[in-house]
Amino acid sequence: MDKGKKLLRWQDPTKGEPLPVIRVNQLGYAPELSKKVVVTVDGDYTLTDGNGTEIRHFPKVETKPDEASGDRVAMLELGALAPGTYTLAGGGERREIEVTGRPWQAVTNALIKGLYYQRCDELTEEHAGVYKHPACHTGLVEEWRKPEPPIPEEIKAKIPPHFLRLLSIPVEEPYGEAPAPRRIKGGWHDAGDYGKYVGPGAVTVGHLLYAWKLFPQGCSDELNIPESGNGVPDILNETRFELEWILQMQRADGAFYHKLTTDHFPPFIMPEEDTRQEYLSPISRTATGDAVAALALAARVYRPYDADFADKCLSTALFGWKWLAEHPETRPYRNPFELQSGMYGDADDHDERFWAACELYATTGEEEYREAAEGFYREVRKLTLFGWADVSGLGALCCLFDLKEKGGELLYDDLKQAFLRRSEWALLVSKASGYGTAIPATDYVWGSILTAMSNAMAMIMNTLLTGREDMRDAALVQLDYALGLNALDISFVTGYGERQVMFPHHRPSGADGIEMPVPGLISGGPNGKMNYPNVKDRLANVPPAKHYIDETEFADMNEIAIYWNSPTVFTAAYFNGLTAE
Ligand code: 9MR
Ligand code: ZN
Repeated sequence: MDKGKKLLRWQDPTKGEPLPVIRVNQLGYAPELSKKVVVTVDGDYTLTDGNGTEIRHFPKVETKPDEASGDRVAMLELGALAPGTYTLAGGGERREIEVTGRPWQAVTNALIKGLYYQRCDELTEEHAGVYKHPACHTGLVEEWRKPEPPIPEEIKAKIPPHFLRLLSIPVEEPYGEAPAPRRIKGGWHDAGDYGKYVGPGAVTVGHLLYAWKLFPQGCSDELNIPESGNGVPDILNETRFELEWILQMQRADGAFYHKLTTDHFPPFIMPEEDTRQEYLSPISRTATGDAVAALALAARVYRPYDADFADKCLSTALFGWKWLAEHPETRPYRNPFELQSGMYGDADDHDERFWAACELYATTGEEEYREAAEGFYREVRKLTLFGWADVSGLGALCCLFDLKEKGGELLYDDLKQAFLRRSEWALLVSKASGYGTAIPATDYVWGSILTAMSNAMAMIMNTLLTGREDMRDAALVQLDYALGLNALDISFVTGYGERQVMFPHHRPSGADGIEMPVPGLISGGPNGKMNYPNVKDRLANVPPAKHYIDETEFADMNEIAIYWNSPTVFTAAYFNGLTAE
């Protein structure tokens, strides 16, 4: 994809290996949109075109310290440029800059196709090429019914207090007789592991369906997936694969199981080799809220293509809502003691209930859901969050771009003002960073890419509402960040960029014996907090934006996840759509 350019090797920040003076979006820039580059050395910089003619001159550029990276940096705006290959020279180095008509089309498609590679299914050579694998996780699944063992006192004494508090949360009770073991088909593997989790899956569906609703011109290409050519855009075909799985995750009483996983993470084996028993975990209120929301949204999106499917999504969502309404109290999910796959614990379910009520109101128009949405709206405040833990932003998407005036005083006027105020913060965070990255220097967490992409989504939504170019340009810098404009000079998307992630914490990529990782997956990126103990020393004096190691072992810095791909799809689809002919 890189026109024969040689791939550069990752430079280990823990060894202080040198990086280029000039940092760029490694996939290039669009002629008419903003073009930010970052330089790390003071002095004069010049931009020349393919004929060697000087196009821009930046005299006496002065760098300033950047807190998150510890680098000295200055950001340059290259301005409007005709398509071509340019060279930026300065600081004793030169770097090529590509300006092309649709610079992000391939990566947008790849990020959607990346989800196809996560399918819990056979991947055929026709669609997956060398990344093909036989069907996986084909056994009968059982509901987790093991009684919680009392924790022995001597173990209790060693458990940290916050964990003990967690263990005092009751596990949700099973319902009725244990269902007979059965097959549950499909769904995406969540991340580098093979677990499938309802909440994170539903959130991913939300990002993708809104990307398609708002920017169809940016994400409707064919992707060579099994359904391609069936008259439905492939982004919807791919998303339906997850929805079909979510539909199977409803318990007999309407609640949704939190997840379907083995009892602990498997080693680095191919998915078809992971043949241990899979369990339906206890249900959760957050998973139920998310599933209801995603299914209610799907009922609107898929109706023109398949009314039966839309009806099924809606009736399943309504049954889930009934359960939620009958269980109004909050109870966070906790893993049973011996079920040690990902937890996705979340102490607050108001935002999930809010998103669900908004989508049900938008789909049915019934007062009952408007009242519920208004009630929960009073409890949610973080309207720019779009991650697995806080989905208020997805509710905001529904209110601002689907319900619009139908939302009335509270769900439209008030919410819009609150949203616009909060999205200013995303811009401020971006402006405070030398690289323009919308991640606070003190907040490089596990999956920091989600913070950058959530803020990009918020700034894009702001632009759609206000037409503001500063918001749009700062959102674009988040896409640039993902594709190389960062303190590590790395593109976090596998298969894309001059210096790209090569060793994501992703079981198939680690186990398939193929040099290049599975393409179109985005790494969680630098994590300045809560690093694995075995790496603490190695990262001791490294600033947070460089707390990153491109080695397979480190889930805390280099895992991929479906819900990191999807907000990047939203962001990339917007900008790709702006460049569409
Ligand atoms: O994305 C999750 C991140 O926000 C948490 O800090 C982290 C630790 O609890 O878990 C992440 O989610 C992982 C999940 O638990 C299991 N599948 C892989 C996910 C991505 O790392
Ligand atoms: Zn599988």
